[in-house]
Amino acid sequence: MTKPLPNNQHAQLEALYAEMAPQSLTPLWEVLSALVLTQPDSPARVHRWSYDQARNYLMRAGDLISAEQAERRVLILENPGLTGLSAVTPSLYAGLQLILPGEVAPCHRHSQCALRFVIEGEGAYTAVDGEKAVMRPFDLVLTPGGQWHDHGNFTEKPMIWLDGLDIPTVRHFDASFAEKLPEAMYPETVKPGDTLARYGHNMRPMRGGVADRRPSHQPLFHYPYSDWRPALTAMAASAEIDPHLGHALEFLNPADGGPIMPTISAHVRLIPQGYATLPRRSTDGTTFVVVEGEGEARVDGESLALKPRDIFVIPSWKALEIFAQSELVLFGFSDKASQQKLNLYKEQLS
Ligand code: 1HN
Repeated sequence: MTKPLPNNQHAQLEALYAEMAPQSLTPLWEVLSALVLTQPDSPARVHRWSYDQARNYLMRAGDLISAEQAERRVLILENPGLTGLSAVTPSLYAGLQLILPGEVAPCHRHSQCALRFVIEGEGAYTAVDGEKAVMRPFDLVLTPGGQWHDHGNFTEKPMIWLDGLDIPTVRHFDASFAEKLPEAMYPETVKPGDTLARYGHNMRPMRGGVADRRPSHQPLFHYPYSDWRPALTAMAASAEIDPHLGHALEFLNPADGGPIMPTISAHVRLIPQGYATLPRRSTDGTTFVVVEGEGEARVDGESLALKPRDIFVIPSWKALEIFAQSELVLFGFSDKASQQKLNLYKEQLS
């Protein structure tokens, strides 16, 4: 309430609240303005994680616990404004996962949708319903909700990737189910690359049969760097630059042209050397990985230095400007997919 209360009213109201509290009843008028904000005021903070520092802790964890023991050996990138919530933004989770040579992260499935964005290593795989996606740096791999997935590294070097999941969203809806497969690895159903060949080229199989092995709403799960990087280069060479985003391409689900998963959107952007984007804010708090180049992210007078493989998060409705000291390539993921379905998504350009 905004106006001061006359004598006695305050004391009488307090007495009333105290009486009703044991019945789980509380007055809206005491909290209304905090519930219905005039604009977003995220508890999440702007934050950057140094890859080298995080990697160091992750490798030390690798000496102490196996992927099998841990089920998933991951360091959570926990937003410092969301302590204890295992969240990078209020709706999404991010972590760095390590698979050492010879290890398998055992097969399971759950309601949560996940993406992997490879940061280091080459040749390890994620298998989705028994089909391996062999991963290279800066590949995007999806494990959509409900699909069996295991990871394995039969190379000589560690493999590290960023995990992005909708864990807080699923928690919010109280809708989590999970199960483990008795075997560590799902039996191989098809050769690696089968789905990419069928669905990864803006085409789809004309007839069913083995081609219908993948769920029709979510067939594709591998978006290789070797595909998206040349697309970004070509766009930068031919298209007028978007002054707020740079050259930006969103990853699509080929089944419907929508975002990659029901709750998570992902994109890449290229900002040419010397270019500074204009301030832009949007309601989808976004987690970024620096793929190439150096520069600066400026938010509310704060500046984050950007260098390759570092990870940073910009919460909802914080105006972001990016300056590219050298040609800067970023990967980003957010809950825009959810927000658009719920008619909540907004952006503001200046
Ligand atoms: C999960 O299934 C994976 O499959 C990684 O690699 C991180 C974090 C929370 C819940 C499930 C994976 C996860 C996760």
